[in-house]
Amino acid sequence: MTARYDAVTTNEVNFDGLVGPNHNYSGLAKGNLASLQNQQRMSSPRQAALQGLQKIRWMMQRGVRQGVLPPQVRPDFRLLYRLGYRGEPQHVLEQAFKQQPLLFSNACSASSMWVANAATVAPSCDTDDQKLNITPANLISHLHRSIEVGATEALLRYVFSDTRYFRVNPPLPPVLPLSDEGAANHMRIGGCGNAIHVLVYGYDHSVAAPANQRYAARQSLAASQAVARLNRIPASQVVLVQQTPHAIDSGVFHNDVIALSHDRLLVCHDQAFVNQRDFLQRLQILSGGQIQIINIEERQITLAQAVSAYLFNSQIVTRSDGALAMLLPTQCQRDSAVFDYVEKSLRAQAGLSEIEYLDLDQSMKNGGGPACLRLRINLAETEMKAMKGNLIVDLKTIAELETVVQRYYPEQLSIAMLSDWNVVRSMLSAIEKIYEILELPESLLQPFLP
Ligand code: SUG
Repeated sequence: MTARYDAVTTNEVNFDGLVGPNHNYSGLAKGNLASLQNQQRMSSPRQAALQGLQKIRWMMQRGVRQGVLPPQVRPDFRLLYRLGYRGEPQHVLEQAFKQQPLLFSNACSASSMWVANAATVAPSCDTDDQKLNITPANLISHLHRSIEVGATEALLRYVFSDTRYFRVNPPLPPVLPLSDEGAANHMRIGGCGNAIHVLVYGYDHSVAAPANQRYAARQSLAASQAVARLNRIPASQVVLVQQTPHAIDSGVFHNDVIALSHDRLLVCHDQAFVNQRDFLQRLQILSGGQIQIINIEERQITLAQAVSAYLFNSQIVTRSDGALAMLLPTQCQRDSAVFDYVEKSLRAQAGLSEIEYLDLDQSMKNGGGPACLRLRINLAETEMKAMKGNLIVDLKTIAELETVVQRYYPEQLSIAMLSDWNVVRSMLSAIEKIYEILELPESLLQPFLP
């Protein structure tokens, strides 16, 4: 297939989710080992947000364009009202915390920071309508995540409202057969116009789930198929592949915990996919042998090591000088097998000029590594100009965001503190300031305020 556009016409922009002031550990995510292990620890929202901003700075220093997506309003009063709580904010918070602590912690989650789950994106140079297509994810596998989609869709519709360039599709209906977790289960491999879109699903709802499976798969086949159609990716460029139930049972709740891609490179663990050999062969045939595949074997890195160090949740990016850089969580440095593999083998095989290990511990304790915190959107210059708001950031904007974090974000937080309206009110002030800095209108916040 010939490319419709030259590969240089779009840039990969990494949009990172800014951690919210309500960041906490509630153990809500089934099949996510870190989330379960850290339930009810004290969190540090301030540290979490500063760690995320540090990652953005690191990328920008390498000439990688960075965007920021704001945190959502939490506790989610809309959810609490739907659960029948009424009255003044202080009363609603107190009652919900006392009577329904689990539902209350669902309403308090800062999970919108992991924007790799916010939506699935197909750039205009790949799509049939030659528009950037975005489909927000319904995230229905978990209550605390399903409440993200309203604000996510409203934000995307505002920012990408110029219909000459963008199409924001509606999220899929919120039912289990159409469970969608966004870009974390999507890999775009290759360049503009002939990129292959790999959509990874966990279960086929029309077939019974394996009886002995420990953790439920999150992404359905029907959802992946629908997202490919909605995003107008030519059928010839779409490959669907299933995660192995064994990987899911070992803590691989999204594909980006076991595989990563950048440009023409695919790095995966050899237990990632059902019929992996056939799948990799298909990719090579489809790409005319253009894809570089690094298939890491169990004897090199075990599945358990991959999950605990989050090796595959790293980011490989192209610097402005054309060299490849890789950003990994410090957990990969601490595991000697993973560290040795990265430094001795992966560096050479992938042609990495730079490798950095970054402390993202606050997010990592909830199962969110570097790649979870970002949504990749390939944009042409004209498309960047057509976006509304000030989401593509410079260092001055990052410094302003850091000031808000230092001033308003709590150093320590427990769920109980979120039942105090004074604490929550100060958090809402922080979110208002962040919206101002990102030049987003108040009307996007209004529906979510008490
Ligand atoms: O959905 N954790 C998130 C982590 C998402 C990571 N994203 C990617 N892999 N792309 C989840 O499992 C934990 C919340 C808590 O327990 O408080 C949580 O939702």
